[in-house]
Amino acid sequence: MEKICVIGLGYIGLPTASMLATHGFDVLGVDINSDIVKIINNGGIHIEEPGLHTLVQAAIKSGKLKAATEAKPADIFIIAVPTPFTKEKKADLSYIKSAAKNIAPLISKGNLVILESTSPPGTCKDILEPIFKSFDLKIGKDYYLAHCPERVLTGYTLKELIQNDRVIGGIDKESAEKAAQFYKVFIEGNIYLTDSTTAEMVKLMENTYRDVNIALANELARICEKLGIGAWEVIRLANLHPRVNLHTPGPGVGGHCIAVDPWFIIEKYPADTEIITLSRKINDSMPEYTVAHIRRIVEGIDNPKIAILGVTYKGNIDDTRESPALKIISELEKIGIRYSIYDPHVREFKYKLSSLKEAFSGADCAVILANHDEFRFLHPAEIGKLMRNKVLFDTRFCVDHNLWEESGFKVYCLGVG
Ligand code: SAJ
Repeated sequence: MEKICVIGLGYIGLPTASMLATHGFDVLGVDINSDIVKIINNGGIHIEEPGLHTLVQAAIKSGKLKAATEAKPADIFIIAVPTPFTKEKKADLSYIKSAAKNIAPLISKGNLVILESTSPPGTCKDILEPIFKSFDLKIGKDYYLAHCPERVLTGYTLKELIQNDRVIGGIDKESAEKAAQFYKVFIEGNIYLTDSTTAEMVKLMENTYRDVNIALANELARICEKLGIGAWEVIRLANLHPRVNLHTPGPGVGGHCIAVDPWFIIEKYPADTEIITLSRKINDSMPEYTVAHIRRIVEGIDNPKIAILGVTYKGNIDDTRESPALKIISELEKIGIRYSIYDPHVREFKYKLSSLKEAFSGADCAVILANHDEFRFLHPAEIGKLMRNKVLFDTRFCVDHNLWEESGFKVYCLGVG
């Protein structure tokens, strides 16, 4: 079995490294954060993902997975580091570049380098290949290079890691074929070969497709509110058509992918990305739109208090990166509306977290921002007793509004007029 070195032990790198280890590969997981390395070597995890803890424990126990802060020689190097964006909405490729520079001196003849991180089009060809070239490494002669973008959905990572189809873009044909041979060992989905720039663009367009469609749904929500109808009902009925797949509105698009990746295309082709840019603008305006709703709901109440339910970027995960809740809370602070936060999935957050009871105590409006399953099982009759005013604002259409109304709540829902 080949030796694998996975650079980056985050939401993609750690599940990938531990899954490879449990498939019999010798895996070294590398992360610059020594605390993370320590946690993993002790069989622990630093992120929440269903099934991951058991998998990491099994991988560490078998001796097939080890974590370290420095890379070591291997047959295959997988780069799974973050590609955040700067304040100017430009891709920050510093992690990819430093990963490449760290592994370059370790590469020996026939090694394969795979970039899994989502990257702007041309990253393999224009950034990685030149870096390796500066270390005297020649494609085909000394090493192979391919882009195989990760496509897993947080919350379903372990299942999707194995079952999803994969697109593999080689810097040349041989690189694509070498990478395909490797993925075939553990992937049950289909594998499609192409060139590296196409693979980069495929990944970006998958997320951009979603962003544009979410923007359309958010636009629909605004229209329905004015029309006095429910966007959710329009979506449900329109989606019965075999060729329609309207997405859902919400308080904003968060996460490290959909709110970020479209910018990697816009950055390169600003004049040709009108729909993509407008969609970003619409989705980015949703937190402000949500706050405007909250303001209207609590208008006239003396020193109102909001109970915020869920601060992750979507339901049933612990990830708060780029979450619309961050913008909403910062806006509430600016306009001086009191708030408390309850999130059963989040342990650490930029703002103070409260217990369920604390969050609802004396509140004038409960605002659901993330559709965690737990919120469907809340008891509005009990919760109502803690509140000063029994009002619910559901931005995700995720609880039984009749039940809340029966308990005396006035219910508002985003997208419903
Ligand atoms: N959202 C809506 N309405 C929708 C769908 C999503 O408002 O109809 C919001 C969510 O609430 C969330 C954000 O969009 O704030 C993104 O959520 P998501 O579930 O659509 O996507 P991510 O960011 O968790 O994962 C995406 C996935 N890409 C696609 O489905 C095309 C995943 O497969 C990728 O691997 C991941 O990006 C990535 O890493 O790029």
